[in-house]
Amino acid sequence: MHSTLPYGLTYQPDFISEAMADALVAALDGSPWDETLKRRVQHFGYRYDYRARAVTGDAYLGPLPDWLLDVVASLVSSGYFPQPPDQVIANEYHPGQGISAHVDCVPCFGDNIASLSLLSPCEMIFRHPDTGEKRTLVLQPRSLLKMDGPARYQWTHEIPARQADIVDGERRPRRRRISLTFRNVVRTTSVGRR
Ligand SMILES: O=C(O)CCC(=O)C(=O)O
Repeated sequence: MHSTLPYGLTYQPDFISEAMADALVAALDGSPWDETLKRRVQHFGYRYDYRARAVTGDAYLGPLPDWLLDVVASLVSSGYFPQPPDQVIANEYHPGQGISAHVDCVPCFGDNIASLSLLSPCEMIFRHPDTGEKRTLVLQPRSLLKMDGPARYQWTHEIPARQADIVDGERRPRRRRISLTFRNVVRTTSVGRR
């Protein structure tokens, strides 16, 4: 139930059309995937350095590609971002792949984080490190997950590395999923020379 979700978390089903989702997947598959992590990724705007947990001064990759700009505009016009996000990471998950529990880098990124889901549904888990509370949410394709406040800064989020999720008592095998995470880089000295 959405009323029990962490404070600061908004879930919007059908944030984009099917045509837009298809266009985003086609654009991503027409761009080079980085295969150096366990899951394939693409970074736009700025490269995030997973090892240093930082966005460094030489990380600027250039403006976001044109095919991301309609989604960026929708994030602003919907009120999810006061300023257009300038950093995007695409994550690809095959069945059995996930992402470990984390809070998005606090010194690197601003107050608003949004993740757009494509292709397969999957379950995301949120945990509060102090209270031990746990919440789960199934992210449907074309949905938007927006995190700010406690959901962005206190609760961790993760995708368990599973072949299938159990939803309403039923086993739902996962398929290939792609997410696009939108952020604003905080222009501190960690970004440097800008
Ligand atoms: O795949 C997702 O929806 C979330 C991705 C994520 O947590 C991240 O890129 O930090």
